[in-house]
Order: sequence, then C-alpha cells, then structure tokens
Amino acid sequence: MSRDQRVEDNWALLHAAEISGDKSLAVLFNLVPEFEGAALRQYWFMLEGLKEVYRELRSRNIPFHITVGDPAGNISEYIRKNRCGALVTDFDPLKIKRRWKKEVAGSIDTAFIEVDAHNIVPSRKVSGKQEYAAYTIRPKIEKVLDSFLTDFPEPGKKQQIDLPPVDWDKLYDNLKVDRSVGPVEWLKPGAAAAKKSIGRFIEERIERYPGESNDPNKKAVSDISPYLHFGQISAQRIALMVREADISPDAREAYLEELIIRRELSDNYCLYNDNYDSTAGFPDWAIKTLGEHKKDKREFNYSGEEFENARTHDPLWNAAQREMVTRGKMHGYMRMYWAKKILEWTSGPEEAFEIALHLNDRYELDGRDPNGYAGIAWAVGGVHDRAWKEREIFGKIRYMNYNGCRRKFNVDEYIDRYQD
Ligand code: FO1
Repeated sequence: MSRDQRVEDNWALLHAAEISGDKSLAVLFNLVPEFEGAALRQYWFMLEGLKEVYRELRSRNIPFHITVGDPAGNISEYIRKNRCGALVTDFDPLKIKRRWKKEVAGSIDTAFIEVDAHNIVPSRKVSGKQEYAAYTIRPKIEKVLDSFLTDFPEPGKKQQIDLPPVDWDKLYDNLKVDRSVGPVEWLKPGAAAAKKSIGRFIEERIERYPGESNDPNKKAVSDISPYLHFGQISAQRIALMVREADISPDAREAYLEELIIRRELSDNYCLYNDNYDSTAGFPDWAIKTLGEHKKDKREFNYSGEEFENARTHDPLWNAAQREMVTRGKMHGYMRMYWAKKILEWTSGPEEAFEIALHLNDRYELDGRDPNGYAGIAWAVGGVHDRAWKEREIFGKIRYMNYNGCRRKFNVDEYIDRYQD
C-alpha cells in the first residue's frame, strides 16, 4: 500500500485478497522519514489516515505492518521472512515511485503485480502515450468508462492471524520534516471524514459547482483533493455517488470532468513525460515562445522568500499565498492566477516553475501530486492548453490578470479574508 491508503474500494487490496486463496493476506506500508520536501503538515494528514487504515484492517483480521526507511530493503526482507507468495502494489506515475518499484522488483523473486487503484480507467489502459489535452484523452476514457465505472465487490477474505501493534508516536518522532508547517484545523484526515465531506458536497454544494467553482469566495468546490492525494477515498466511489445523486446534468458533468478527465490527464502527463517536474516537459511551442520573451523587461522580480512571505505589490496574489500557507489548500481558480503571476514576476520560466513547485509542495496538503505538477505546468508552460495572443513575458502562454479576477469575483472580499 503506497498511494491508495484506504481499505474500502481499493482494487489493489481486492486483487491481493482474491489471489491469496487459502494463504494469509497482510498489508505493508513503507514509511520514508522524508519525501520530496513534504512537511509535518502532509505527514500528519497521511499518518492520521493510516491510523484509520490500521483500525479498519484490524476489524477484518488483516495485519497492517509499517516499515520505516528504504522501500526495497524493507519489502524484500518482509517477503523473505514471511515467505510471501505474491506482492501486489498500487499505481503511481511519479518518478520516485517508479524507481522504488524497480528496486523492489530487482530485490525479490516473488510475483509482483501493480494494480491501478487510483484511476477509474487504469492510466496504462487509457493511453500508451502522453495525451495532448483534455479533448484528446476524453474520448479514450469515455469509450471504456462504463466497463470500469462499476461497483466494487465485497472483500470476502476471512482469516485468523496475529495482528501486530504500531507505535505511532515513534513514527512521528522519526520523521525528518520541517515541523514549522504544521497540521490544519479545518480539514479532518482519514477515510471516514473523506466520505462525510464528499457526501456533504453532493448534498449542499455541487449544484453551485458549474457556476461558482471559479469564485474563491463562494465555497462551491469539494476540497476533496487532499483525500484523493493520499488515496483516503476512491475517485471511483465518488463518481458512483455523483452518478447516482439526484442532481442536475450540468453539475454532474462539470464535476465528473474534473474528477475523471482532468485527473486522469495529470496521471497520464506524469506517467509518459519524465520531465513533468521541469520546464523541459512543456510543449515545443511553449518552450519556443517563452524563450523568445525571456529577455523581456520584468517590471517586478521577486525572490522565493518574497513570494513565500506574500510580500509582492499585489494584495490579491498575497492573499492567495496566505490562503495556501494558513489553510494548506489554495482555491483552484486562485492557483492558476498565483502560478501565472510567479511567471510574470521572476527572471524566467525555470525559476518560476521551481518557486511555484516548491511552495505548492511545502504548503499544500495535496502537494507532490500529479495534479499539482500538471496544474503548474499548465499555468507556466501551457501544458494541456493552447497558444494565445502573444504578449510581453508570457509569449503565447495564456495570460491572467487582476482585472480578469475582478470581473469574475469580489477580489476585496477574498483579500480581506486572508489579511495578515
Ligand atoms: N508514500 C509512501 O509509500 N510512503 C511514504 O512514506 C510517503 C510519504 C508521503 C509524504 C507526503 C506526501 O505528499 C506523499 C507521501 N507518499 C508516501 C506518497 C503518497 O503515496 C502520495 O499519495 C502519492 O505519491 C501521490 O502520487
């Protein structure tokens, strides 16, 4: 278990149970004390969710082992000690995860199976190459969606086996993380909270999603991405709930577009573009146009610290940065504006991409996620977007500005909410 940290609706766990036959089934999570710049905030959300996984597995007599440190060493030792017949893991397009799997595969001689428990249509099934944009991946998903958007079988595994305890305090103490970026109050981690949260969203807010999801003052979004990032809820379960809910087709289509098409597009981007975490991953037209405008005069040029401490000349941008730092989750519409302004107020796209990614991964609960890489690459480098009217600094990259925000929502209300 790595990306999809839940017991219910987990295809990888279901498959492991299915192939275990009369052998015993156990779940292993390998904790690395540091992960791609994650702070205490993200580990807190994850570990609190894993406590729930532990309790849920106990109630089904399934042991939950947490090892700490190098994945390949720990997993191969566990397999040797317990004479495991097979190892099943979940799918994750990130380079670090692909590297871990390669090392694990190289250190065991047991059957090793990867199951995509994150996407409704498995990422490797949707397409064998990087897709250009939503309009190219959408038909490939829609063609097979019905055969994948099914209900889940009930896991039928029954077993008697001793269940090891987990020393959670020790796990927290061993973390090598920046503890100055801590937990948030407004969102409760874990599978139960995730299900309650999405249920409330469908009940009370999803109807306003099509018209108001771009207004950061309107709270019309689901705020489900931290749960999806840690796999504490299944996108397939959410899609089933949305499909069965008594809501308008507009709301259903708009939300499923984000939940299915946009998210699968991000996994596709990270799976097939090894430069997903750099400007080298941008499409050729974007690399060209940004290069042609690299020498354009920048009216403002801020350092990483000035951005991090929300010390730019723009009160709207500063408010968005404060929302990210204090809440651990910036509103989706503001993230586009926020990233594009970093492009405008730095010396070039490489520096902009690096600063945006660093801040996103340090403060966002859903940092280090394919959605984050693809989102910043969209804003700064036109990934999954098209060329727009050429202008200073941006070249043909889509431009966004303060007045554009004023036309869309009450910027003063948003600024006031995130005053220092
Ligand atoms: N995955 C693991 O298998 N072990 C970890 O210790 C671990 C820590 C971690 C910390 C922050 C974070 O944002 C993700 C972390 N992940 C870890 C990865 C997790 O599986 C993510 O949901 C996926 O990498 C997203 O693609």
